[in-house]
Amino acid sequence: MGVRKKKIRTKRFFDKSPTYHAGSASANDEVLETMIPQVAFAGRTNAGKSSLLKALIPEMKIIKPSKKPGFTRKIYFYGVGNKLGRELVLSDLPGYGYGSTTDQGNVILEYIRTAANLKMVYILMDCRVLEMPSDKQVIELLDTYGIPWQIIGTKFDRVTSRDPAPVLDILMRFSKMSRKGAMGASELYYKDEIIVTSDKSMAGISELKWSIMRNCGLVSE
Ligand SMILES: Nc1nc2c(ncn2[C@@H]2O[C@H](COP(=O)(O)OP(=O)(O)O)[C@@H](O)[C@H]2O)c(=O)[nH]1
Ligand SMILES: [Mg+2]
Repeated sequence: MGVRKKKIRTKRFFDKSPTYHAGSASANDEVLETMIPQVAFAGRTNAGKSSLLKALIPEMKIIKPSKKPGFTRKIYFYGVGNKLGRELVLSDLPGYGYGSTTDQGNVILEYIRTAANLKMVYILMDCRVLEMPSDKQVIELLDTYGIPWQIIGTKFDRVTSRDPAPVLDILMRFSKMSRKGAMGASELYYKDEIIVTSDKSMAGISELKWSIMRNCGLVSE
C-alpha cells in the first residue's frame, strides 16, 4: 500500500475513533485485563512519552502528573476505537532512569510480566541524548519475557540536521547491539524498524500510527 493510502487509513482510524481513559495501574493486580490488543510506550523520564501520546490522540487529555522527573508511578491506559473489533489500547508506562525510583521499576516489571495482549513495546529515545544503560536493561527484560520491542526516536525537530539518516543509523546500531547483548530469544522479538518522530513538526507520526495499527492487527502489511 502506498504512503498516501496508509496516511488516509491511519487518519481515519485515529481521528474518527472515540478515545477514552481505560484506567490506570500501579500494581500487579490492577494491570488492565483486556481482550483488546495493546501497545506500550516506555522510555526514560523526559523521553517524550506524554507528548507523543498527545500527538497520536490530540483530543484525549493525557495525564501529566508532574513536570518533576520520576513522579509518575502509574501506568495509564488510553483506549482508541469503536468497540466493534477495531479497537486498541495505548499504555503509558512510568519513566525509568534519572529521577525514577525502584517503585517505577517494579510497576514496569509487573506490567511486562502480566500484561495481556501486549503486542509491542515502543522504546522512546530522545534523538539528542540517545543510548543509556537503563534502556538496555529494559530491553533485556523485554527479551527475557518474550515481548516484542522497537525503538522510536523522539524530538527530531531538535536535531540540527534535517536529514534523519545519521540519527536512524545511531539508533539502529544501538538496537542491534542491544539485541546481541540481551539474553533470551531476542532475535524473534526485535523489530528491525526505527521511526523518528517529533510532536512539533509531526514527523513520523503517521508512520507510527500505521505501525501501531499493524502491530494490533487492524491492518496488514
Ligand atoms: N522540541 C520538542 N520537544 C519535545 C518533543 N517531545 C517532547 N518534548 C519536550 O520534552 C519534555 C519532556 O516531554 P514529556 O512528553 O513530558 O516526556 P515524558 O516524561 O517521557 O512523558 C517536555 O518539555 C516536552 O515539551 C518533541 O518532539 N520536540
Ligand atoms: Mg509523561
